[in-house]
Amino acid sequence: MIDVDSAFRAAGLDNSHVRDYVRYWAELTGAERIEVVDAADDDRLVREALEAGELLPAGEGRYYSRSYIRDTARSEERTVVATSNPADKGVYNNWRPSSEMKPLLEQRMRGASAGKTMYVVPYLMAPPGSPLEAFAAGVQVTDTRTVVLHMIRMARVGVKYINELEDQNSFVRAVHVTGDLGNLGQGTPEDQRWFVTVADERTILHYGSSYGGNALLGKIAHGLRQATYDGWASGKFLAEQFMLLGIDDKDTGRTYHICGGFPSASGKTNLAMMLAPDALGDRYQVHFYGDDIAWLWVDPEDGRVYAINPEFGAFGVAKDTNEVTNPTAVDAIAEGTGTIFTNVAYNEQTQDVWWEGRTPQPPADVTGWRDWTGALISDRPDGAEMSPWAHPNSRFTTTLANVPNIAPDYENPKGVPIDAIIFGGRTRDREPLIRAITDLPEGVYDGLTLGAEATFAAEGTEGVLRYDPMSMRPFMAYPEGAYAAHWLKIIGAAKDQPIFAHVNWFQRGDDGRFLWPGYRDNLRPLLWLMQLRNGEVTGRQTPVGIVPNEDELQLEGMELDQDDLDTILSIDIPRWQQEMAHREQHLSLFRDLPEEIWAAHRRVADALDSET
Ligand code: GTP
Ligand code: SPV
Ligand code: MN
Repeated sequence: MIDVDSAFRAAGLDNSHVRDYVRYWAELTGAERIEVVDAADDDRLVREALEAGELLPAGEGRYYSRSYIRDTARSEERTVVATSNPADKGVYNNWRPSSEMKPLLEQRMRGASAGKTMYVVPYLMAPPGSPLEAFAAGVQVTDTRTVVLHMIRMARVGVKYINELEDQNSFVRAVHVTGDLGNLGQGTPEDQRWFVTVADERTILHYGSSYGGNALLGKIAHGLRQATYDGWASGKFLAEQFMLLGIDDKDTGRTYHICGGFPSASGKTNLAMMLAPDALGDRYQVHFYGDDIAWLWVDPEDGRVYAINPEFGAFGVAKDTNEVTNPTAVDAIAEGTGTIFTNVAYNEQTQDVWWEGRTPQPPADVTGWRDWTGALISDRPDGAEMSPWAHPNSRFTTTLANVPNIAPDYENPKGVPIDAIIFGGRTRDREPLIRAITDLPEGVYDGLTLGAEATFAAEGTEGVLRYDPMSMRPFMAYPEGAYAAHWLKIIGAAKDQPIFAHVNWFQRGDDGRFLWPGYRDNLRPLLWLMQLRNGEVTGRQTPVGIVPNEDELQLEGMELDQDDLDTILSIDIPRWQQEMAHREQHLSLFRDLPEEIWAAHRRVADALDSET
């Protein structure tokens, strides 16, 4: 029997609820020893991982890892939210009774960590002192060292976060067991994996992966699924798959804060890390607060919506990250940052890394280069169809402090007041560059009807057009109707309402090319939105919101085809009317959708009809 008490004593962890929880899972999984982790252990754990070959060096102070080849993204099918109340079943949360799922997971996990170390990772998903701190503490147990290294970059990790808990029993129990990855039947009818959030017990049970959000349980399992449920159950807050950024206007001295949801791999990281376009750089500076999760609440004192980023790092898509698209990210993952790359291409001789879009062409000299599966590029047959060197969902993991445009106040526990909430996704037609919405139910309605092309961040869905309400489809924890009502209630409590907007950087021409250059230029529509909120521009009212007049956009330093610009600022009424029928079907799936949302839908539909 392993000695939990002395491991806890040695680490100075003296919470008896945590001890009981760890003892239970250590015995069930059959782990050989336990080790309590603190962020200060990072150097040693990195050394051990290098010695064990779990990490490879990628230059000075950077690391490379490969995942198992069938373990490269989230599996939406195998992800479940379980509770004891059947009324918690929604359309997207894959609800199952916890009485069914818990025994299933225990059965899978029993003995599955035999011979391994169980790492105990106490963490906090909030800046310390935040008003939502009570929802932020967790203890992950995991049997994989590289998962610990990712957790240290992505969450605040240390025993102090648990010792100092006001309610010693109020922490999320997050159990991660990797399993025998080569024998789990991933993607087959015999799939053994389960990723379960037992939301009403604040317990997370993930079995069968060591990749990304499947394994780093602070991130989407706690920070999104559990937190969105907690926010609803407590009536206190929203937890959303949102980026969070600030814009300083040096001319006026004003600062704006914008948060918003785009589905996975649709541009949140790139937007929040954005460097202002050169022509606007003297006047505006963008600050990074977060790129994947925001928790939102209203401060009754000043009646404003506030947001924090509960995370401590970024798990960013590597593809197309380069000096032109995202110079900030390039700095954030430079040598010396402690960055861990997963599933990019790796050169074992030079310790270099590469991914599609890192440079326009792959390295000409392929000596030493291996693709993400570990196969030598030089072994590829001449003239064969080239599969990518890096997996499309390959990623980098770096802490927030490495991001050069990190906001000076990013650790402020109070969070930042929100001026705008935006939604967007990959949509090849119909959706203009930006349309602003000034009415709360219509803004919530717009989020609920976010439709976009699915991406490689989830297994097997790439390119499929689907609705992804507020970019929360894979992370939804309770029924959609209640979710809409909770949004109306939380944001409705704000005296000073944020403006809403829908954005689209991905409209394409008939030839398939993007009509808008995107990336750094995305600041321009956001500046227009802030000017609209300030009453400095009026835009043009359309049935689906306010669209910029062309001369209101600050386009200096850009060369944009006039036809392309006209297209992305126009509303195709017949195409929108078609869309409204799909929306009606989509919304009808949701039980108890508030009447305000239906009223917003009818208002938009009527406005479209009166244009023809
Ligand atoms: P998750 O971490 O999966 O939640 O994704 P994310 O929303 O943070 O996506 P991210 O910013 O990492 O972008 C995903 C992909 O979209 C990357 O390959 C980017 O290069 C690409 N991308 C981001 N912004 C733009 C843009 O404005 N235009 C175009 N064309 N591509 C973009
Ligand atoms: C996403 O898929 O939206 C991510 C990556 O942010 S993961 O943490 O793997 O979910
Ligand atoms: Mn995400």
